[in-house]
Amino acid sequence: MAGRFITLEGGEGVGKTTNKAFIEQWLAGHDIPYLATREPGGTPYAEKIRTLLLDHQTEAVDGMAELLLIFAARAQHLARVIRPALEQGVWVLCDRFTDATYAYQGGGRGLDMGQIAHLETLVQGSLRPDLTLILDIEPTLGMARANQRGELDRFEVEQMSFFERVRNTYLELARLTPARYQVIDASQSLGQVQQHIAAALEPLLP
Ligand code: Z5A
Repeated sequence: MAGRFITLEGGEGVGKTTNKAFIEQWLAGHDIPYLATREPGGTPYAEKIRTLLLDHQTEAVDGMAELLLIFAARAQHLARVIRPALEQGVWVLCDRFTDATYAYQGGGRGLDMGQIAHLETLVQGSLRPDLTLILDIEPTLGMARANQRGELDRFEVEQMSFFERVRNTYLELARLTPARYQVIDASQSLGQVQQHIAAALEPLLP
């Protein structure tokens, strides 16, 4: 049986890293073989592209150049890690995937959603996550949490209006295809957030 593909999404500081660890425990507790990974990145080659994307640059980065790099990293990640795992029945838990591209490059940067959809089909074919958990939080609260970690990357230095557009795009994606998404209020206590996550995962169990 093919593995299930779960993605974790949301704006800055929503708690993806924290809750990814919880989901890993949940999967292990149910004896499910899984692989935890992230985007951009997930392979040595794609992690190099991640560094290029997140590091501050001395020249302005063109939005289309950024978009193509993200999909280049994704193509490598899919070919080397995600597809082989799913084909072997291993579940894949991915910290961000193509919904982040719609939210950040489409919503945040204002790139054409149709072009993103075109690249999505080109790179992924029909592959889409089985479940996408969107951790949703007011951007000011998320940034306050993210700021506690220190140095900010090339995305985290954007204006608050950018993060508002990112958030609105995620919510719109969930509204358009409700069967695939679970939007979870990430301003709740960690315990409450994790209760909702566990409830969203249960229906995936064989
Ligand atoms: N990007 C893109 O533009 N396009 C794409 O297609 C893709 C990505 C795939 C890197 O992502 C960047 O890549 C990202 C978008 C872009 N932009 N940025 N920046 P990333 O996922 O690596 O980076 P991130 O979004 O900044 O995630 P993060 O830094 O790892 O934050 P997080 O994982 O969501 O949060 P956290 O570290 O788990 O939690 C933050 C703090 O809050 C921490 O102290 C926790 O203990 C605390 N926390 C968490 N939950 C709670 C609750 N419920 N209550 C109280 N405190 C909490």
